[in-house]
Amino acid sequence: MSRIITIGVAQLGPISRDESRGAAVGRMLALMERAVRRGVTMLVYPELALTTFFPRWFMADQSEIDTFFETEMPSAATRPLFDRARELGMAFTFGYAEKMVIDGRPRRFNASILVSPEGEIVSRYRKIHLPGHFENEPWRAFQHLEKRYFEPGEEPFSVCDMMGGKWAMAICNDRRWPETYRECALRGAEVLTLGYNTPLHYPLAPEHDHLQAFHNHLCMQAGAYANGLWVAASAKAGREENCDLLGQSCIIAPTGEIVAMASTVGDELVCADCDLDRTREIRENIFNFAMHRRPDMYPLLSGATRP
Ligand code: CDT
Repeated sequence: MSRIITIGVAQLGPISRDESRGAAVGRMLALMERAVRRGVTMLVYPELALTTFFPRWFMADQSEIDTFFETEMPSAATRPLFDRARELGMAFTFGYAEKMVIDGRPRRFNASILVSPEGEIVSRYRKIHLPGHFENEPWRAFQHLEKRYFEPGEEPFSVCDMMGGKWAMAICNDRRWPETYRECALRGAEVLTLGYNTPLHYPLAPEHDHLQAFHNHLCMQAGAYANGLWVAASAKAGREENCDLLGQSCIIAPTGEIVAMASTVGDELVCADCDLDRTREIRENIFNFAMHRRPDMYPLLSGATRP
């Protein structure tokens, strides 16, 4: 049986601070319509796809911060996405700011969900690697307050069976960490989906600003190849509230080759026919984990032993 799945990456251009959820979902729906015409059956949207990237601002008032969070999913605003995708038989994933009450305490996460072609949420992920800082740092051109506004996810990466394949999710900064891909691959993932919001300017090391696009692809191509995974990565791109965000959304084969890439920093769809059996080209050969990997020689990686 063919295991070729046409995956689409739905890059979003900037979302302004006052743009409604309805407007963002409308743009996502327009990309979904384009995707179905191109035979896509699985669509990947960015991190925090429903709002502007709000951690760029310091806000002292929790009720203001909470306006960027979702307390239910699907919600009235996002229901049209679920309904239309179910009609089309299309799976999709997107990121959003999640506020949950757990044991009577409000908890906030940078989250993503995977929705099956039947419209069911089949997997949830809460971002593990939260970048940025906790306190207002006015010297920066803009803030990156993910550490202040979100708690880190408490569940490891997980793998979900869907459409005859094995899917894992990660979010933005996770893609820079080799552990993300290896953990997912060891759990059997064949496709890793990613959404990102990456400013071109990095205040702590501005001498690396010109390397943002290079580092973006470097880590994802290396992660795909060294683990024999497909990677489908979707940016929120363009000049958002005076902050330039990287585009170059892409689909990367298990060989590490980029097979599709966005060429704008606006709403754009790219897609590729992804043969999930191509994971075997790598996993049964150069990175055959069972045959060649030496976990007993990497004791520090488990965290069990300290240097
Ligand atoms: N959203 C996100 O995780 N962005 C970070 C920006 C750099 S760290 C301040 C990233 O890794 O792309």
